[in-house]
Amino acid sequence: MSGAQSRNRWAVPLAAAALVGASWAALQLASSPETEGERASEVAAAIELPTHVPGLRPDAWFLPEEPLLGFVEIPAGPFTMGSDPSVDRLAFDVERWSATSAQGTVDLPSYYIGRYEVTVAQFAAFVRATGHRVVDETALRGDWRQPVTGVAWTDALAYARWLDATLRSWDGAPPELAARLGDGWHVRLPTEAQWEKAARGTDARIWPWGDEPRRDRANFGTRGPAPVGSFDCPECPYGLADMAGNVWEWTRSPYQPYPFEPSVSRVDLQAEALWVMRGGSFTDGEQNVRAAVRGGADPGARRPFIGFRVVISEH
Ligand SMILES: [Ca+2]
Repeated sequence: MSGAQSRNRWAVPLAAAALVGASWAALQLASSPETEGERASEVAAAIELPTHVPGLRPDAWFLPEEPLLGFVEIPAGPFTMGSDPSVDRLAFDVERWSATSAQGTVDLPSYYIGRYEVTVAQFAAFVRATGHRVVDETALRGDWRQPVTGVAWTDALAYARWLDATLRSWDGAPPELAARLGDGWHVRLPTEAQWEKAARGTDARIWPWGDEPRRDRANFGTRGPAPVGSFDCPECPYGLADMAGNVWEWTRSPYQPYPFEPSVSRVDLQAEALWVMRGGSFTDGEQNVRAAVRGGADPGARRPFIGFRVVISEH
């Protein structure tokens, strides 16, 4: 790991590098449409929903039992994005803002982000409701409270669109969220700027809890994912859990050089574009769970250490 950034300006963190070879096209060839439909039905029928998971509600699509269903508002305002290697000795070159500046300032309008990574229970509720094709069945195995893994970027997008439609049609949606959705906001994957501000707050800290690595604040360097929220982090901004570690989290930002440009859309990209994932995972060391780390992965990659969380935002 230590020499990764010196070999190639576009070197990606170790866990991400292994993903680049995954072929989206190959995954598209998995089975015929008829077989896919049968398979989706079988998988959905086989899902046994938990009778009770603390903090999760079957009547709210397994969102956390909180007033805003686990969404936390991130106030509007600027934050410092990227890394200054004179301050953060573990910084990768891809975290540098520009030729003349190590870090940049990004001013974001307010948005909401999930306190937790999307869980196995939440993803199972989505599959059960929609018959979404589950390519990697490990996504639905394991502890219901753990973050869903084995999901491609496209699976994460499908989940976000389903939750968006479901919240819009639900009479019980919290008024604050219903009002935002009514104003044209949507459930989406976060941009990498939205993700990074939520992870490090506005004081440019290196990890969500501060400037020194702490093994008691996040799940990294371990053997597997933990139930979401297992690690208390009173110092973490906005009360969010597992922004560092547990599982990498898909974003809707393409993996491109800084400075961050929020207006870049998919139509601008080449077919082989990678998408940014953030936060590192249980498989990583302290370097890859820093708030500014940027991993790049093929959108078809399904791995046991990649999951996601969602935002509600206007843009
Ligand atoms: Ca995470």
